[in-house]
Amino acid sequence: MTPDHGLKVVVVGLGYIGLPTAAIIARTGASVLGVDVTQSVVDTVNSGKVHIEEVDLDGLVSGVVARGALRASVQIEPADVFVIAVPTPFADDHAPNIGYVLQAATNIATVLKAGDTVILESTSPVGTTEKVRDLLAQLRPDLKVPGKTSEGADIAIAYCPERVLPGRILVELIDNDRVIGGVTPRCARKALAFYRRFVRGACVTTTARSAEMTKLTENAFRDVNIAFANELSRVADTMDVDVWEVIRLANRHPRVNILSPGPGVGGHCIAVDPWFLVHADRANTPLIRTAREVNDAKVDYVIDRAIAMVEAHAGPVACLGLAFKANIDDFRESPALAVAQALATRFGERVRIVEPYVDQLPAAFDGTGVQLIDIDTAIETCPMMIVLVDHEIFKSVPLDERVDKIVYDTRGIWPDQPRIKAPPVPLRLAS
Ligand code: SAJ
Repeated sequence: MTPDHGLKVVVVGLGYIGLPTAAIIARTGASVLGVDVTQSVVDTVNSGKVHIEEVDLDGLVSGVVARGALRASVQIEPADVFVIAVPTPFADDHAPNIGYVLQAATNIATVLKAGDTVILESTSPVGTTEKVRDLLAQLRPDLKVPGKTSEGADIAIAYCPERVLPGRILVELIDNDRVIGGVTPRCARKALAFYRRFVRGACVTTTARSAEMTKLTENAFRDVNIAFANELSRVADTMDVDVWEVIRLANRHPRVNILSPGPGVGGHCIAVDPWFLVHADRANTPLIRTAREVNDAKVDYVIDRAIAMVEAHAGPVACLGLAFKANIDDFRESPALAVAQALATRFGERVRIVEPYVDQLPAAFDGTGVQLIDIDTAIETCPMMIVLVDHEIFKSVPLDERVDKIVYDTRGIWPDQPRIKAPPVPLRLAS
């Protein structure tokens, strides 16, 4: 939390991680430039506004922009520290695409000088930071890069993954421990000094490769554990047992802590990152790969069950939630969205959607006849309900307002709701 008014920082990528990170660094007194390829994002930030929804981010950004501590541009400028926070998507065959990272490094190379630090935060396959180092060495032969010189290097290069949870980003950016992997130990120490400016959690140093694998491991761990819960939910349906009760009871064991089943795993991290490990070593990752497939197959299972329910009854059905998880407006890779779309395609105007985080439905619903309604209207008009997201507002609906409804609760938010018997649905894995 040390203020340093002389420090210049460039954050490349003003998305869900880059913008909050840039704003928090700016609050420490550093002079921060956020660089993004999208002009409208740059304009929005420069006007003190935000293009993403995240708790307290709007106030923070408007404050640091008003003070001149944070600016945005499509053009990179010289700085002391460069933080890369760009997307690393994957292709159809799950091969990671580090093109945006290498493009960011190419831009940084144009302004890099001796004494600078380059830190990669994007979730990346193991070895990416070394590729960034090799690219910088190739583009800037005048600079001595770490690990390629027996003398002291001119620049430091490190990998420090973000680990924040959407909805708690500003808190977790400061409070979470950070794993800082240097291309050399000296690089790690240099990056450590930077993170100590704004991180209250412990900052632990290691190699870049270990830090890269640590990030992938964290999200694969969560994916595998959610897959276990999702698998249990299917078994419990077959046995006609309440999976939520079973999990609650099992979790009373001191060494058991089962996560929650749901309609599948969404978001841009947990549904993506495990593939980076699988792609790197397919022969040795049957568990991680199967977990991914189990979680993907859960979406199809929920669709099949929902279709069977809607076909068996008359009247409209309310889909509660479209977001990929509770209390956020983020629809990326959302299983809830996939289920609602499948129902919209099949049942058209019988489908109603309740999503308190939007004013209008996504374009995917154009022409389907599906309406966006509020929860009160859903309770008044829909005899069927499918709970797809555990938003707080849904949780607070008392039993007497829904006791007569036919409910498929994929999130277990209404434990007192009479359960409907599940039709048998076969498991279909991708491989
Ligand atoms: N989910 C379940 N059951 C659960 C927990 C989650 O079905 O018990 C579902 C959610 O509904 C959602 C998906 O999994 O669809 C992912 O949600 P999440 O809250 O588990 O994770 P993310 O994607 O919001 O954030 C994760 C976090 N990683 C871990 O918890 C290991 C976060 O700390 C990372 O920074 C983030 O990925 C990232 O950027 O990699």
